[in-house]
Amino acid sequence: MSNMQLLTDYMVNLEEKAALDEVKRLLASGEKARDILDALTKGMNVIGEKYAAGEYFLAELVMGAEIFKEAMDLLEPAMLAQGAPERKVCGKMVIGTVQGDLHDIGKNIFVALARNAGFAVTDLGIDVPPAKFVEQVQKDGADILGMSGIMTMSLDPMAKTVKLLQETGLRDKVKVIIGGLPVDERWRQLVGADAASDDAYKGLKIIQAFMGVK
Ligand code: B12
Repeated sequence: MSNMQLLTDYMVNLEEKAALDEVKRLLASGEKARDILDALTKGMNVIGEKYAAGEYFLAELVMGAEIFKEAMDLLEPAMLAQGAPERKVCGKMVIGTVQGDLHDIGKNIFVALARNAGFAVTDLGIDVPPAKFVEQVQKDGADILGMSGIMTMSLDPMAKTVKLLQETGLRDKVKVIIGGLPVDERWRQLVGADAASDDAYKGLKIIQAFMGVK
């Protein structure tokens, strides 16, 4: 079995220490950060598929996202040092958890999946006011705005943000996806978003469709 396949398997099996040690070992032995990233990406994709198929649960998805994030922390400096070209960006997304809401575990999973799939993501973090979302969408020339909300009261700031996008003439320039525990089709209509999902993996498929990829 190749070293890269071993790394993919560690990732799929959520063997955190083994996966991170393998990333370090591969870097030290001169492997390209890009190839290592591809092996991790393969693993993360399998985790996503297992989750969608009901073989893995939320805990595994969270764990996978965490390992991926830690591995990226190791890889990013190496990519810069090796002068590796940026992966082809398939879309620009601004995302955050809406004002008043401090939950970010689900958002972070979605961000990890999106970055893993080649999206350039500006993550504004938690408790993000409508004006901040709109300002960043404008600044980045974003294709997609993602808003996460895990609490019932998150509906209101989501709707306010979309209203502000309309008022500033940006609504037609950006696709809006909302997500989180209570988010459903009813929320989508009330907020005026283009898509809604309570599942990060389904959310990824939606934004890929927005950009016309896979
Ligand atoms: C962990 C947690 C916390 C942690 C948050 C830590 C963190 N860094 O996020 C802490 C302890 C800080 C916390 C605090 C509070 N919490 Co809390 N918390 C939870 C809990 C137990 C789990 C949430 C979670 O992370 N789930 C796991 C993630 C992976 O799931 P998820 O968020 O739904 O995300 C998935 C999808 O929704 C989707 N997704 C998420 N975002 C996005 C975005 C997009 C664009 C897309 C496409 C998809 C997507 O992807 C993920 C994977 O599929 C829930 C209960 C529950 N069972 O959900 C309560 C819960 C959300 N909390 C609740 C409350 C009330 C609070 C507090 C007010 C409690 C208090 N009295 O102090 C505070 C303050 C919160 C605030 N102002 O934000 C309530 C909300 C009730 C409501 N209807 O509004 C819940 C439902 C508990 C309950 N039953 O009462 N909480």
